This record gives sequence, C-alpha cells and structure tokens, in this order.
Amino acid sequence: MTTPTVTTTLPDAVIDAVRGARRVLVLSGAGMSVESGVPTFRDAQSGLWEQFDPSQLATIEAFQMDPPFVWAWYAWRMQLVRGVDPNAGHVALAELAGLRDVTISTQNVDDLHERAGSSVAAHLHGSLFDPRCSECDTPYEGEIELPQEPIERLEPPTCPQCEGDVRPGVVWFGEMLPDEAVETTESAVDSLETGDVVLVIGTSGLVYPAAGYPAMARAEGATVIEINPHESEVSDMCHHVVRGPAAEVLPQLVAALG
Ligand code: BJW
Repeated sequence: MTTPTVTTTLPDAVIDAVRGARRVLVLSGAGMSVESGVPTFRDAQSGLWEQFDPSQLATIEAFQMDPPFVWAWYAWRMQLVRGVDPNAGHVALAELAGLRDVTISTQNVDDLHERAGSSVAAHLHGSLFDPRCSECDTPYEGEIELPQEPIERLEPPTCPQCEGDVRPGVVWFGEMLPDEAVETTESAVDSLETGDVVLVIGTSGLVYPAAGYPAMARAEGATVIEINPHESEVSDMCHHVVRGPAAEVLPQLVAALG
C-alpha cells in the first residue's frame, strides 16, 4: 500500500478525484460536528463528567449501575445538540448531493447532517433522539426533560409499557449496531467501483466495525480521502489526507467542483 499524500490545503488531486467520481460515499465521525459546537466523543467529557472515561460511560453496564448519572450526560448532550446549527461542512455535503451520487453513513448520534438537508443512509451508532425502554425496547415518545445547565443526576423517564428505565437510542460499546445501518453501509461499500470516492471525515478510526470501512472501500478500488486536522488510525490507509477542519475543507471542495 502506498503512503498517502498529506496536505494542509486542498490539493488538485482531491478535487479531480471527486470531479471524476460517479459515487461518493461519506463516512463521518464526531469531528464533522466540531465547528457546530459539539465536542468530539473523546472530548465530550467536561465539567461534571470530566473525570470519567467516555468509553466506560457509554456502556449498558454504566447505565445499569447508575441510570440517573448516565441519563443526565445524555440529556445534556441532547440539549447541546438541539441548541446548535449544522456547520458549513454539513451544508457543503448537502450541496454535493446535487452534483454527485452521495451516500452518507455516519457514526454520529446527532441530526446535523439531516438538518443541513442531507439524507443519511445509516446512523451506525443510533441517535440521541430515538430513546427507548432499556427493558422492553419500546420506543419512548413521551416528554423528555432537558436541563439548561449540566446536572449530575437526572431520573430517566419511565416506560409506559413496562415501567423500565428509558435509555438513549444510541449504540453502546459491546452492543450490536442496527442491522439495517450495517447492511446499508456495507452494501454501499461493496458497490463502489474504481474511480468512486470515499470521504472519511472527522473520525479517530478507533471504533469497529466503522473503522474497518475505509480499508474495505479501498479494496473495492475506491479513492479514499481523509479530512481531519489530526492523524487518525485510518490515515495511513488513505490515498489522500487533507489536514484541515471539515467546515473549511468541504466548502472549498464543493466550490471547486462548481
Ligand atoms: C475533526 C475536527 C474537525 C476534530 N474536522 N475532524 C474489532 C476489533 C477490536 C474491537 C472490536 C472489534 N469489533 C468490535 C469491537 C468492540 C468495540 C470497539 O470497536 N472497540 C474499540 C474501542 C477497540 N465495538 C463495539 O462494541 C461495537 N459493537 C459491535 O461491534 O458489536 C459486535 C461486537 C460486540 C462485542 C465484541 C465484538 C463485536 C459498538 C460500538 C459503539 C460505539 N458507540 C459510541 C457511543 C455512542 C453514544 C455516545 O455518543 O455517547 O459511538 S463510542 C463513540 O466512538 C461514539 C462514536 O460514534 C464512536 C466513534 O468516535 P469518532 O466519531 O471517531 O469520534 P472521536 O472523538 O474518537 O474522534 C474525533 C475525530 O475528529 C478525531 O480524529 C479528531 O482529530 C477529528 N476532528 N476536529 C474534522 N474540525
């Protein structure tokens, strides 16, 4: 495997690759939403939660041990996401769909791609906004109290069917991803052809199975392009790495195509 070209500005090779692509598969992660004001997953611990490892909070074990503590973290993040807007990167991807056949598979649990006007094919790790019962899995459609300020503990709502605790509709470590999201993403990867492009945006490439998709796409013949200001676990297997923030690089890319 050849080493990637790494640039801090948008190179012509990247513009030409996207211009020549029939299909563009977008694999986005938490860095996509940074310029909207949503911290990345690994930076999401602040204030009340900063002494906790996020990979330990994002587990069913943590929720079962202390539901109000974990629910308060998610209620705060729901409130945070509700209060921010899609950034220029989200908007650029929505515009790209007018120029190319774009499929978005995101690890993000926010709804900022959709609010920018994109259709999201797969939310691999679920959504902050699809709460369900932790006992009987019934979707919860009742009121959710969202704190205006971070608070340490907040009782989760109670399931009207079985009185179980309601949990966030996200995928925690050790849990299966939604079948449909995995199937949609893997079929989008399988149908890539030489000349198609994969944009890997704002992910650390630490969490599987999502972290495996860029390499699978490369094996199908696609040109794999990373947009991330920092090196990630998948940087080395990309063809091109653009070391910049998504909200700057993506608008430049879409403008260059026009
Ligand atoms: C910018 C930027 C800017 C900053 N612009 N970029 C194979 C090998 C080893 C382990 C496993 C394996 N298969 C499965 C596992 C186990 C596990 C796993 O992967 N563990 C690893 C940690 C090793 N996976 C699972 O458990 C998954 N389930 C599963 O596979 O089921 C089957 C199974 C079960 C058990 C055993 C084996 C198989 C489930 C994973 C669920 C992940 N859920 C979370 C929490 C969601 C809820 C919540 O948000 O609280 O999803 S974890 C967290 O990480 C969240 C994210 O979606 C996910 C990925 O994070 P992401 O998006 O990459 O964010 P960050 O913060 O890590 O990185 C941000 C990046 O942005 C950085 O690179 C910055 O540089 C960059 N950035 N500013 C662009 N402006």
